[in-house]
Amino acid sequence: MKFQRSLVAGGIGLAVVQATSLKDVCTTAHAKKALPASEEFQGLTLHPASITANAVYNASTTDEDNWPDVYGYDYCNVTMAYSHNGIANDKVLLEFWLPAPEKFQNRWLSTGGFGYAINGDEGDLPGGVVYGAVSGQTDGGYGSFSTELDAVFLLANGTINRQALYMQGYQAHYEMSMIGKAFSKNFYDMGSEKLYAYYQGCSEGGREGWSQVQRFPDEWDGAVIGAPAIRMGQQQVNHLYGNLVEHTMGYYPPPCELEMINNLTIKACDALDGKVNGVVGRTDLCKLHFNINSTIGHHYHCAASSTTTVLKRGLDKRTSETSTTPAQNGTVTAEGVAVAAKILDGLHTLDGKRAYIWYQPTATFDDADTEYNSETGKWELDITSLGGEWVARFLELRDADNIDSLDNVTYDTMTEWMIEGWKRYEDVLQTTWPDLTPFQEAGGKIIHYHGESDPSIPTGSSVHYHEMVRKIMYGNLSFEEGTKALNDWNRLYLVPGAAHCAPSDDQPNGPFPRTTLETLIEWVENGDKPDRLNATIMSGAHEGEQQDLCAWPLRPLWKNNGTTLDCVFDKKSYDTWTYDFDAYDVPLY
Ligand SMILES: *[C@@H]1O[C@H](CO)[C@@H](O)[C@H](O)[C@H]1NC(C)=O
Ligand SMILES: *[C@@H]1O[C@H](CO)[C@@H](O)[C@H](O)[C@H]1NC(C)=O
Ligand SMILES: *[C@@H]1O[C@H](CO)[C@@H](O)[C@H](O)[C@H]1NC(C)=O
Ligand SMILES: *[C@@H]1O[C@H](CO)[C@@H](O)[C@H](O)[C@H]1NC(C)=O
Ligand SMILES: *[C@@H]1O[C@H](CO)[C@@H](O)[C@H](O)[C@H]1NC(C)=O
Ligand SMILES: *[C@@H]1O[C@H](CO)[C@@H](O)[C@H](O)[C@H]1NC(C)=O
Ligand SMILES: *[C@@H]1O[C@H](CO)[C@@H](O)[C@H](O)[C@H]1NC(C)=O
Ligand SMILES: *[C@@H]1O[C@H](CO)[C@@H](O)[C@H](O)[C@H]1NC(C)=O
Ligand SMILES: *[C@@H]1O[C@H](CO)[C@@H](O)[C@H](O)[C@H]1NC(C)=O
Ligand SMILES: *[C@@H]1O[C@H](CO)[C@@H](O)[C@H](O)[C@H]1NC(C)=O
Ligand SMILES: [Ca+2]
Repeated sequence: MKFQRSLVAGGIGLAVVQATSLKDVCTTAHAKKALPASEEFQGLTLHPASITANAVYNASTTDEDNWPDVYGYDYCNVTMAYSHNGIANDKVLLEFWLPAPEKFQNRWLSTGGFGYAINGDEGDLPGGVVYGAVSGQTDGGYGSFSTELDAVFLLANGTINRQALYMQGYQAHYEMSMIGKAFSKNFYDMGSEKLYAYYQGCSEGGREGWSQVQRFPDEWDGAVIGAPAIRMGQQQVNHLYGNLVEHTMGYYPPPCELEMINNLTIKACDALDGKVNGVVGRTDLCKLHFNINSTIGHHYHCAASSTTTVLKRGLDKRTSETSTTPAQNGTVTAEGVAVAAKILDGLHTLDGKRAYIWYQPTATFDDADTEYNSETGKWELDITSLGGEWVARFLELRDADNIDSLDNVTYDTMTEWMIEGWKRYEDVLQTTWPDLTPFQEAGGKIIHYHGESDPSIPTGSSVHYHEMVRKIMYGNLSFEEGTKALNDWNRLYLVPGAAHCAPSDDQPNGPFPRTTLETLIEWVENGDKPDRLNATIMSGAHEGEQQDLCAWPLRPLWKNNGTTLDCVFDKKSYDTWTYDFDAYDVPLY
């Protein structure tokens, strides 16, 4: 079956062969014919009988952070299963959304997960279809597209499901892209035409992206990687640090107090980027110039609320819980500020060595939220399951969603937890291999972004990895030359005011990089290097307006009363983003 586009290219047969429509190709018979042979994939068996196909017409997606509004697109939804030879009862599900033949642009897009999920449960698939790419998601072999790793991670208390662990770590994405690319080529009868391969994901999905770039240099032409949950050994334990500071210092601030401290921080640091817009574009200058003690004595008030909050389990949005909080009315205390300052300083061992970093000032203190006890009338420790589940399930190997207490846990215990997870999962979830030479030599391109006010994965985590890659690959070059060489194919953009993989409610006038896959495609396919990254203001008075993001290590600085954006280098600011992790006796990448 040939399509009009390739017939035109061939220049013959137009009069006799009908152009193929979505209706013609979106059948199980055609999908079965397009399924590659199992022999093409070592160790796998593909199951033609499992194939389903259904056409979807006139779909629309709007208000998405990662691609613009699109109305009225059509696609073919194909699902299939394969299994690993030698594993009993093994079944991995794949789902592909294939654009209508006349809209297909020789592209493949893999999409990743969030929290402990390995996919976005169809939510991310439109992001490729709108750019003429076949989009794919995998279920990792966990039983369904909505089953997440933590649900299948233990075969019994004490026994890791290593197949699931390694599928999540990197194997499932590799297998999906190999199968999906071969399937796409057959489905559209591409012959020897090039299929461009892309990856797009944020958070755990960002980690999954790095897992592929670090291991499989020929798999991708380019990857969009947002706020990656890399350095997982440190990352997940770190969620508990705010709680441990409160527990150690013996002060449990009402959430409104920390919120007020943060609001005052945003207000005080807003102008440091040269534009008074409620957005802190320079948290580095905020670190250098803002004294958090200045918030002491300010009055705060938060109304009583009964909220059904999404329970954040492992960064994931899965279940919800209704909680009632009373009105909070008070003044910011010296104790509250001491707790906030200690949290912002990041985890250090008892003898003062740095073990990890916290979020930037201006990131909300969500991890450190306390809980109201209506019997005692006091605010109490509320251990976040984001960190607690990691310790219970992934370190202690118990089928539990959290730990019960932080009694007897010290800053040294936390450091030991970090080392334990780092060692145990170094080859599978740590995902910080810093030598990307094979990927660079294969011509791959990376656009990496991270919200500057991310309250769930430290912005500095992305900066640190980026700088480690520079040092390992270009350590012989000067800082300027090494940066130039790295930026030639791998760019990092910090997003002013943005939270975790999304714009922030507290800084609503901030931009968000909404057309990044398009920018990556232009870089890969046309050689257009993104010196700055296109972003869009997603809410507020200037909603819809365009705003550029600066490429690291350049930092934004507005001139002419906030009307002209400069991207500048400033050594003092840069130095606030570099860390010496001297709590460890081996390098932390
Ligand atoms: C496509 O959907 C829109 C609403 O989403 C509707 O207004 C329009 O009539 C539909 N078009 C067709 C051809 O079905
Ligand atoms: C895609 O196909 C699967 C399997 O039939 C189905 O569960 C899913 O709902 C379909 N999705 C869409 C958008 O059609
Ligand atoms: C902090 O700012 C946010 C957004 O501007 C606002 O909704 C909230 O009420 C403020 N919190 C406090 C404690 O003032
Ligand atoms: C804030 O106040 C505390 C307690 O008085 C003091 O130890 C600390 O040095 C002060 N911090 C700054 C940055 O001035
Ligand atoms: C909060 O406390 C202040 C004084 O501490 C008082 O004047 C004000 O009325 C209180 N506000 C509310 C809403 O309770
Ligand atoms: C597994 O661990 C959980 C959490 O510690 C415990 O509640 C459960 O009883 C254990 N199950 C078995 C079979 O020991
Ligand atoms: C903490 O340590 C004390 C003293 O060693 C011990 O009595 C207590 O049971 C411990 N608490 C927990 C929760 O382990
Ligand atoms: C750095 O220079 C040394 C000595 O000349 C050489 O062995 C090494 O391969 C170089 N490394 C890089 C990353 O260029
Ligand atoms: C940049 O973003 C604006 C919206 O802010 C959008 O209109 C424009 O198409 C984007 N440009 C590119 C090249 O993606
Ligand atoms: C600077 O910009 C702000 C906000 O747009 C405006 O209110 C103010 O008048 C401007 N100042 C000057 C001197 O133009
Ligand atoms: Ca600003």
